Amino acid sequence: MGGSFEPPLRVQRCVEPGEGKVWALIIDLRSDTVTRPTSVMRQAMAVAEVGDDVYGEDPTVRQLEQRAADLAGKEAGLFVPSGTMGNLVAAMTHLHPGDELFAEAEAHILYYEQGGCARLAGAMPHPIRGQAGRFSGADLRREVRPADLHFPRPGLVAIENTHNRSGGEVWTEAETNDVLTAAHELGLATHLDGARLFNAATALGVSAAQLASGFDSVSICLSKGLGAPVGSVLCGSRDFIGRARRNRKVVGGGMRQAGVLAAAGLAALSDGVAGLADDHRHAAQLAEGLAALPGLQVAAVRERTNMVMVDVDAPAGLWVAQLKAADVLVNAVSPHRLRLVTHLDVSGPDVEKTLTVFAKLAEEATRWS
Ligand code: TLP
Repeated sequence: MGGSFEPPLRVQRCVEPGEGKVWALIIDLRSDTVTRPTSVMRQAMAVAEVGDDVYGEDPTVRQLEQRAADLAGKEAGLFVPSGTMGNLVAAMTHLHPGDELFAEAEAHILYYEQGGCARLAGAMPHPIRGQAGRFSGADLRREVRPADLHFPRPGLVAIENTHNRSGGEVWTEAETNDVLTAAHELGLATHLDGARLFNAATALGVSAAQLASGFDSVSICLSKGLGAPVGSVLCGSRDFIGRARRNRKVVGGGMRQAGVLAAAGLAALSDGVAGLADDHRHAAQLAEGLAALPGLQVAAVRERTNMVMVDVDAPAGLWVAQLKAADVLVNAVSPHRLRLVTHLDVSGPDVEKTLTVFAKLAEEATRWS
């Protein structure tokens, strides 16, 4: 490496091989998980002080856990390799096998985690059909059944802010408080999947701690919009985190010299939040430009964060392939819906190029079927 910590360039495709190669930049809008660590992160990783974290001896991990907990307004934190593990460990720690876990029907914890809460935490998933990823205290009260020999014990309600499958919709404090009040009356524990909590905080102009206030636990992803390569921090009371630490170990999440990863996480927490407003602006530009094209319907959101859901007449898979051929990567999230996610590796010119590519394909798409 010759002492240089310059990160590799963004993913590129060679369009003219041989002498004087020509490269095309790939615009990757599949997720905000695709970012590459910045040179500041790489530098921090290279010089991180480390120890064996299973023995509690990694000072950089300790520092990250405390910093994340402070930002979330909780007593303690636990570094986990992924958001999926953060949610799983939270479910394992809050619930006994057979207890019910209430969450919005398309919440990540129910939709995208292979049923891990059921398989590995023994939870009985209880989906609540929400609107734009949100539900109310009254919805929760309607779903929770009284104590009865026949029913599972109601145990935990989880909220996702921002809500992924609804296109990054935000829950306000008033909306979460309504559910939290009902949960407390019903004796349920509460978990916040805050994979993109800083996006919500940025959109609403409040702190992450305000949005996490009243929850027993919150999981924050470092590897989404904040730009770290790996990791999430599960935060809660000291007692909760102590118990969660045991559960992290049983699912194989006890890491050793994890300070090299935590160092990138610390850099993400210091530097990553400021860029989220740009991501939201870029997503809004994409939404506006795409809405003007024929054959595309941009799903409306109350508050734009870093996602755009676009409904297309032709099969979404066909759109994905055609866009890929033009060096624009997006995900299909249902048969006729595309998801575009902005992040720190998406620039203003990338947004413009994406819109140009979409405009060309929108015209061609009328002939695809
Ligand atoms: N979401 C990923 C995919 O898994 C769908 C993405 O590309 O958006 N909670 C929420 C709200 C998430 O969106 C995700 C990841 C997770 C948890 C899990 O995080 P990881 O991928 O770190 O396990």
